[in-house]
Amino acid sequence: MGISAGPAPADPDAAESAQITVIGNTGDDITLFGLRVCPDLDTVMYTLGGGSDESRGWGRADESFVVKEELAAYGMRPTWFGLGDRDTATHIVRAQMLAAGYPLSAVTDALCERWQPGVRLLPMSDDQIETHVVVADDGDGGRRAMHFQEWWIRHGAALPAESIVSVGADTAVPAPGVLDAIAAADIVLLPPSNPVVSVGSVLGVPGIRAAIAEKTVVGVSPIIGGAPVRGRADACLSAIGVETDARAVAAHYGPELLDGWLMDDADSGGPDVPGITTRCRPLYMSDPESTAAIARAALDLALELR
Ligand code: FO1
Ligand code: CA
Repeated sequence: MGISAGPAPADPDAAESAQITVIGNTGDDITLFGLRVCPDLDTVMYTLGGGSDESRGWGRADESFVVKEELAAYGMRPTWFGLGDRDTATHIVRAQMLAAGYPLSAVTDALCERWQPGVRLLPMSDDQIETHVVVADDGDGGRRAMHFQEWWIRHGAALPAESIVSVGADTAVPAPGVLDAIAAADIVLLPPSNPVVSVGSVLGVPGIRAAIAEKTVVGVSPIIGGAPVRGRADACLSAIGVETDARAVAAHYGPELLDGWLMDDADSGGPDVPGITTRCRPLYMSDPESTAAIARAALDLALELR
């Protein structure tokens, strides 16, 4: 999803009062039917705001798909994107505010007024950045690029990716507040999100990676025992030539960025990752309690390395 930065209290029991800023990936964002959909920002907002469908992992709880069916009945394409009715209200508010000239960061703020996620949620940039995936085109040696969501959802990330491009990133700037939040943070945590299309997209916004590298940074491995816990991170990692392995992902982030790295017990006993302090513990997020314990372990390691 993104990167969280927060002033951490010296006394870990004061963690309740710590302020957390989440810097969300917007590379997955897509415009459909005139609506701007921001999956990662919405997933953070709905999940922390108590409105997400936990089993699906995206969109709203108690969702229906009548608008999607009606659009399909008109012959509207694409039909592969699950645009839920409740979720669509969010996209309508966002589209209306963007059309009125508000930047995405202000729109996100306004949406969070309703959901009260308990963290400050910032898009990585107000500039449009879209992840596109380049694949081989039907055997004639050609190639074509498609939006990340088409590759991910329609093709199930099963078409081998030749490359993954963050379109617009080179000229983008971080959203207002992003660099200040990082500079003010006591520690930065990299969540166990996709290292290429989620965390990688955030780090690809000019200025963000360098700002984070100044801090004490601890990451949590999204790879356990050589396989992604959720999603097809393996398909993204192979596109950039990184092995689907907890240590390989740490080495990919590199010691200039990462101070500490949490891996699952399944990955204990391997070699050191040069320049990065590794620690093993259970990393399956099976419920809110186990998830909180992982966050606490990452925080503890960061406080130790600070
Ligand atoms: N993921 C799917 O696998 N199928 C969908 O139809 C789908 C719709 C969707 C709608 C709104 C939203 O916020 C997320 C949605 N996702 C869907 C999840 C999304 O494609 C990805 O999991 C993320 O972009 C990856 O981080
Ligand atoms: Ca550092």
